[in-house]
Amino acid sequence: MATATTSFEQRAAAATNPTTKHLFELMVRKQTNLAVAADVTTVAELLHIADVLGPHICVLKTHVDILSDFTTADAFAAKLRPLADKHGFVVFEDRKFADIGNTVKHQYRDGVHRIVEWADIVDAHTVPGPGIVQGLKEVGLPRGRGLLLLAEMSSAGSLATGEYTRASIEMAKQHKDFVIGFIAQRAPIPDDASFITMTPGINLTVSGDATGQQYRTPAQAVETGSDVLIVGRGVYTAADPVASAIAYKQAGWAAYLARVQA
Ligand code: BMP
Repeated sequence: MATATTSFEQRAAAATNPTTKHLFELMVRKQTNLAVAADVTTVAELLHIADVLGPHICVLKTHVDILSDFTTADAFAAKLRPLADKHGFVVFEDRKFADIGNTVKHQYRDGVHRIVEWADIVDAHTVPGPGIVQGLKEVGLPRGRGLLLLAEMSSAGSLATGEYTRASIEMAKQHKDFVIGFIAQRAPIPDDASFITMTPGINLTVSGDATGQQYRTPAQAVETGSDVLIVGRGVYTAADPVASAIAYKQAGWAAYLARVQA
């Protein structure tokens, strides 16, 4: 199956991980491949973004550890999950786990954040080796959750290149039941449409920031195999975030249609 021409409908039908299936289905229904990176520092701001941008996104990406007023996982889940159900989006906690399997199990399940309770998707660096996937899988797979591996990063000078990226791909292939895809700049396995490629570093107007972020446009990312486009400041710092989200959604979806119809 070739990612470049296989539609999200076909990929939903073929999906075995429930989170993958749900995500592809809602992308088709809502005609959006936009993920918003809600990098705000209060719960109220995050919930506001989730509610007003919810109709336009397929993924809400969080960094729960930057929320200054986070209280309990139960309180957080009680507010966020109904919005995910109401608007139809999946919650991706961009936790970037990076420790040994035994430690990440606790970081995923325990602590104040209890991420597995409310996040459909999490991600992990592959630097510790396959034990990190095994640990996260023990916690997440029984709950139907999914894991993305960081195969590449958008930032200048990233060390996740070449052999590191290739080894990350192999790790994903060994755990296809739980690893649903990659954070990458281009589809790491272009001929396997069962993996989702999510791409950060997307902006329509600027090419980077002061700390090494590098941006491409939605069309450029989709051309290189990206399925889900992650946009942060391009949306939430815009004068009109809803209008901006719609612009990114339309650009991303048009690029997707051009790819599958090519
Ligand atoms: P922005 O569009 O404002 O630059 O935000 C990008 C988001 O994607 C941030 O939440 C960042 O943590 C995340 N991200 C990234 O920028 N590059 C990567 O390679 C991986 C990421 O998760």
